[in-house]
Amino acid sequence: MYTQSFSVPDDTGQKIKAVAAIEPPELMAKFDARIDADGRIEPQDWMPEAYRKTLVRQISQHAHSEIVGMLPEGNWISRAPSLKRKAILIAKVQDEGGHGQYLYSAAETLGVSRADLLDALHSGKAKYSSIFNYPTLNWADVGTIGWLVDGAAIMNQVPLCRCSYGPYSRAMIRVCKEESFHQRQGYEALLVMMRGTDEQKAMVQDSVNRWWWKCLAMFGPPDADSPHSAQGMRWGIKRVSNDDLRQKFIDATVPQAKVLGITLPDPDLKWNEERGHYDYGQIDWDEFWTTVNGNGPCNKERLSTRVKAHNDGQWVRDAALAHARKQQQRAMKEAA
Ligand code: FAQ
Repeated sequence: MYTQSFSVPDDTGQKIKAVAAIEPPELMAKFDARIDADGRIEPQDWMPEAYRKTLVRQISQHAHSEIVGMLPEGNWISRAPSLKRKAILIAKVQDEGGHGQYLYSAAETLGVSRADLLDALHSGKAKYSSIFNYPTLNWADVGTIGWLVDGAAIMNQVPLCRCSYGPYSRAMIRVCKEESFHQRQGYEALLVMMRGTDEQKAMVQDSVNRWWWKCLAMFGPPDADSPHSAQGMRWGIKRVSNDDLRQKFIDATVPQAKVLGITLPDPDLKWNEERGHYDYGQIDWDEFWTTVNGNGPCNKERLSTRVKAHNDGQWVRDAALAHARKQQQRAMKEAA
């Protein structure tokens, strides 16, 4: 399976060398030279099989995250508090569906089929972001997802615009522009609530309390426990490490929380003059892995909703294929 079959342990350079050893040396040298020169690899270019598999794994997990990520917020479309908020939320959720489409298309350029990738998601074999396995309990969660979840996603995805694989890097440029709107609309929705009643303020604080730690875990395991990082960085797929991105996110978010007037739920969060960064407390990695491995609060619900949506959409795919076949036949008749 794409998500599990390939793992390059990377605690030492030896494993990286092991990947190179099984490929034709002259092609490998040309590929390495292009990576070293910060060039782009395009679908028609030769690439090591391990590079291709790593990209399929990461891009497909990313695509799955986008479309499963539609579900927690989608739950609130029918309950949005005003027409304006409903229109914004519909547009945002639709954007996430679009991101999934660009990313599946980028993965397809690596020689895999969308049907196989979706099968892996629907059978529970493929991973998607841990964050989408938590429930959205109140309207403030929609704002918090925009502010913190999209905020974390942007922090992670801006460096991916410089990813060494051309189709992925180009897809990320548009995705990041849209994520930026998502982050701002979430923050603005929370600002409005924080100018409202005590109940509304409490709702925002409760929501941030529930999402904060889960958003920090979104960046992935600590660098020391991240099996794919060294090789991903060597190949220019990942440009910034999990821990560095997490730190950048915390440093950027603390001042925003102050403007908002909420408290971030971490007693250890304080500015460290010497490091020039905020120190922060312990992330619960056991909870993270429980969720990633399929046993979080909403994993089963998310998958069954996703499978149902896919099955309910079968008639649309059938109709589109029938239409395409008809057009092709008409074109052939006209050409004859
Ligand atoms: N959740 O060695 P690493 C969004 C897995 S999009 C679940 O560090 P890597 C937009 C990892 O896959 C959010 N699994 O791996 C939106 C690997 O498992 P494997 C998604 C996780 O690839 C907003 C294992 O742990 N963004 O939010 C997570 O070098 C609002 C070891 O980890 C992307 O996918 C996690 N959080 O680094 C939508 C961005 N973290 O494959 C709707 C692209 C790690 O060995 C509403 N992806 N794992 O079985 C990446 O940047 C990287 O793949 C990382 C992980 C940083 C996620």
